[in-house]
Amino acid sequence: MGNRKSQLEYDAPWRKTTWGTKKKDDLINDIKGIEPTTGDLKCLRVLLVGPCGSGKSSFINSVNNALKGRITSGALCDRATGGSFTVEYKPIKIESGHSSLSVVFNDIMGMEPGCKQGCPVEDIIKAIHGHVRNGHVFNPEKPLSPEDEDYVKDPTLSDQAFCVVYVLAADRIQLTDPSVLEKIKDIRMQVRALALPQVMVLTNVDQACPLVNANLQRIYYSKKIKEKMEWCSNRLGVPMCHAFPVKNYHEEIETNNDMDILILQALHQIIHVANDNSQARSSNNY
Ligand SMILES: Nc1nc2c(ncn2[C@@H]2O[C@H](COP(=O)(O)OP(=O)(O)OP(=O)(O)O)[C@@H](O)[C@H]2O)c(=O)[nH]1
Ligand SMILES: [Mg+2]
Repeated sequence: MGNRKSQLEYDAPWRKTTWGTKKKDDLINDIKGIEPTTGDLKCLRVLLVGPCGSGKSSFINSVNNALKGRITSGALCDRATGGSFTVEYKPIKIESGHSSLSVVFNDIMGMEPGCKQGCPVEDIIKAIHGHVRNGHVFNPEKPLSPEDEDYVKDPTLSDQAFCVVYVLAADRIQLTDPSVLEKIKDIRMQVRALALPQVMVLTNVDQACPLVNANLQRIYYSKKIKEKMEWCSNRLGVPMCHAFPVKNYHEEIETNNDMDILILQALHQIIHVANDNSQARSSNNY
């Protein structure tokens, strides 16, 4: 038993955090206190990308659940058997309680191996630059072209994305087809010039580690979770300090403090880096 325990967990946490209601309230207050760094910005847009079924839509709902203290369903989720369940470019307002800084997460079609499968990489790049109209239905065989009605020719600052969040499922990521990881790397290379912040959210931690499944507070003791996060960080080049493990809401009927704290830690970082980038981008006139 002792031996099995040491196989699964470290003696000390590899990332320090506190738990409990106060921690959660502090995170929510911090998030509410973030001031917009640029006056012309109506909305701080964040784009979620990742393989099909990795938990993108669930993460958006989880963020709103954590902030509202109840189960919401703004983004539709599904245990889809093949292909992406989300096909539309859908903005979902994050209920952060801000009056001056409106945060919007854009849900997007999932990525799939091979060409002409899943969300086209060029459409993700266009979305980052603000060229994709909200409500656009992605077509894997036909990326958006400047002649299309859904192509926004002169995007405003509020149409652009200021942070890309790579959502990856911890229990499956090492089995992901290498071509999907290549597509993500391709996005990273293409947006280098924007100095776009990139955050990694590792979902399904409950399915990836029995220790974490039994007690979420053991997450930063888990060798498996650390190993998976390092694997993703090395493959994609996103530093560990921008990587956050979460358990998304999927079967719960009430919110849970431990789940909320992990979700809010990720959100806190996402809003901060997106806000910093909006200032840099508006002053550089990208
Ligand atoms: N156990 C567990 N299940 C999860 C978690 N996150 C998502 N799920 C489940 O995984 C399935 C897929 O989640 P979605 O949020 O629809 O994934 P998606 O990335 O939006 O998928 P596409 O739109 O198809 O690309 C759903 O059945 C979710 O309930 C998690 O952290 N833990
Ligand atoms: Mg989805």
